[in-house]
Amino acid sequence: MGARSSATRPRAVGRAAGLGLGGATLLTLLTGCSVEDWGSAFGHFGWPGRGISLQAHEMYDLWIASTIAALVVGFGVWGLIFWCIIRYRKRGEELPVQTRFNMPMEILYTVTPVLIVAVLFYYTAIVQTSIDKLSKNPDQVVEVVAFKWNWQFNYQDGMGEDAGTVASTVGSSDVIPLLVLPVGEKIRFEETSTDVIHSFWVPEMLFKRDVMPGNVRNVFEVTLDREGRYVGRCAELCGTYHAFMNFELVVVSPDKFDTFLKAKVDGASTQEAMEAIGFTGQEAYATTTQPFNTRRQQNSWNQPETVAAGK
Ligand SMILES: [Cu+2]
Repeated sequence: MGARSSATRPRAVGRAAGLGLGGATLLTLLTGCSVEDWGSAFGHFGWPGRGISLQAHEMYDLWIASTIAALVVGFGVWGLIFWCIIRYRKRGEELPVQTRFNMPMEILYTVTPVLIVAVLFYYTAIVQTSIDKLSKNPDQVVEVVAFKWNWQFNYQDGMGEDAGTVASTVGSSDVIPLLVLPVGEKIRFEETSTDVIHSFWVPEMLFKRDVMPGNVRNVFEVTLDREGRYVGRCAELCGTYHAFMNFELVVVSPDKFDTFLKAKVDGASTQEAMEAIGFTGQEAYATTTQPFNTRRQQNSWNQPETVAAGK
C-alpha cells in the first residue's frame, strides 16, 4: 500500500503542474491580457518597446508571442528533466527495467518539434511578407544615400532611380542629419550607397536594412504611427567612423511635414525648416544621438591639435 501511494504522488504532482500551466494560459487568454501587457511585464524581452510603426507592431507581437511560447515549452522540458532526476534517481545497485523503442514516445518527440517549427514558420512568413510588401502609390518617397561616414536623405517626386529630388538633407562632420517624416503616411525608402555596405537602422522601428553600393537598391515601406524624435544609426561596420554615423528621425504631423518640405523646397536649410515647424534653438538640431555625436574633430584620437580644436 505504502509503495503504491509513493508511486502515484509524483504523477499527481506532474498532473497538477500541467493543469496549472494550462489554466494560467487559458486565464490570460480569457482575461484579454494583450501581447503588449506580457511584453512590458518582461521588459519587452530586450526590445525598446512596441515600436513606432505599424510594421514594428507586427514584428513586436511575433517576437513577444514566440518568446513566451518558447518559455512555456522550456519550462515544460525543464520540469520533466527535474522530475525524472528526482523520481528516477539511483536508489540501489539493482539495474532498473531497460526500455527502448517506445513507438508512441518516438512519434511524439518527432512530431512535436516539427509542429512547433511549422507554427513558428507560418507566423514568421506572414509577418515577413507583410513587412516587405510594397504599395503602388506610397505617400512619400525618400532616397537614403549612405556614404563614408554620413547620410543624405533625398525627398523624391516619384519612385525608382529616375525620380527627381525635391529637397534633400545631408549630414556633415559638425551637423547630424535629420530625417523629417509625416505620421500616418506610407513612406517608401529607397536605399543606395556611394561606397561600401552600410545599414539603415532606427532601433525604435525595430527594423534595419542594408544599404548596398552599386545597382542593388533595397526598398521597403513603413507607416509611422507615433510622433517624436528617434535616434538612427548605421548598423554595418563600415570603417573608421562607423560609430559616428548617426542621424535622427523626426516624426511630425502631416501638416508640419508639408510646411517643413515647402521651406526646404524654397531653399531653407534643414535647421531653418525645423524652426518653421516649431523646433527652435537646440531643438533644430539632433537631440537623441547621444552618447555618440558626429563632431569628429573633438572625439577623434588621430587628428592634429588644430583640427581637434574645431575647424
Ligand atoms: Cu556605415
